[in-house]
Amino acid sequence: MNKISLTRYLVEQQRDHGQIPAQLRLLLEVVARACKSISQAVNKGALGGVLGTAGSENVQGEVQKKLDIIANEVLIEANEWGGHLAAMASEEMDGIYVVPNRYPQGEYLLLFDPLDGSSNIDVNVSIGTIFSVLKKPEGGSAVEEKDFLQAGHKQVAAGYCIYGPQTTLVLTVGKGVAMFTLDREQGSFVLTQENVQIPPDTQEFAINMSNMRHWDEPVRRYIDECLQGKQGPRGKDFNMRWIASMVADVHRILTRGGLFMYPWDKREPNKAGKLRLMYEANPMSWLVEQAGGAATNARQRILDLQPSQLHERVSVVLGSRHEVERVTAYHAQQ
Ligand code: AHM
Ligand code: MG
Repeated sequence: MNKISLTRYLVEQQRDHGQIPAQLRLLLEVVARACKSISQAVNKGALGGVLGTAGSENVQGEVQKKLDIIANEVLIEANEWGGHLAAMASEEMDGIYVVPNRYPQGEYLLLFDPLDGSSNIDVNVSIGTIFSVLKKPEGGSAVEEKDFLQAGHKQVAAGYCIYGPQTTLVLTVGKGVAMFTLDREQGSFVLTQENVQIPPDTQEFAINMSNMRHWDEPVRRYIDECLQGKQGPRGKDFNMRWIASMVADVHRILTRGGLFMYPWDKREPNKAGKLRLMYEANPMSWLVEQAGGAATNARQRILDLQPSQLHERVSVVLGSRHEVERVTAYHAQQ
């Protein structure tokens, strides 16, 4: 088989398809390189002394794991000097990180969740890095936090890297979704699937059922109907999966379909949801849409939401199109 590396794929996207400019190609290569280092750290686990908590909290009041911090540093160090970025933002940093003056500034903005699924780090379950790329708005001199507050449909690239039995980078630049598996002997990501498609129908859902008593009525209705199986209104049996790493749940959905929900619930009614819009929901929603699926906040398309804060939270319903439409319709009837 003639293997296509990520580098070659990106060069061809740039040269033959005019899909990405050179600076964006460089950016994506650098992100992929950073993911390779994170993958190595994840693989070492206890041998590398990277497990456990770091003894600090992030801006959202969550306890940081050592790997959260390591992954954040790897991404910043890899990306700050290449001249392709103006600034970065991360789940693990309060404000934005502007590229220091000693380096040239580029035209892109990079957002990431350096290590998604933190609760799975110490238990050897798949985790990942999620990233979203925006263009710095034209005009204006110094880059500011408000430059990041762009709706998801403005993303120019998005993806994640999952650290599981295989390390796989999943990417969109707006022309479908491609998957690249890390070949450890060669040290490069190799194209293993193109034109990823999510089937519109599914019999599998993913939600943290322990929150059931806090759910809103339309979510209860949807899950209750699934649980009734063949005898219920859906007339078919459903299966359930919940990995508690969004990357792993989304990866399954991109591979075989399914519905993923982390809806608003009554535990903390003032929070729109648990997941973050700009570096979790937006990149995942774009990937899912690019693969023929759908993503809403139970009422509206996620990619159309105008963010008002960097660390804004959002309710998430994504995956197989017909199921997302059903959940969204149940909310509209409420
Ligand atoms: P994190 O970014 O701090 O790891 O949190 C996000 C994760 C998602 O990956 C996952 O879908 C969800 O939190 C799991 O939450 P819960 O533990 O409530 O089931
Ligand atoms: Mg996360």
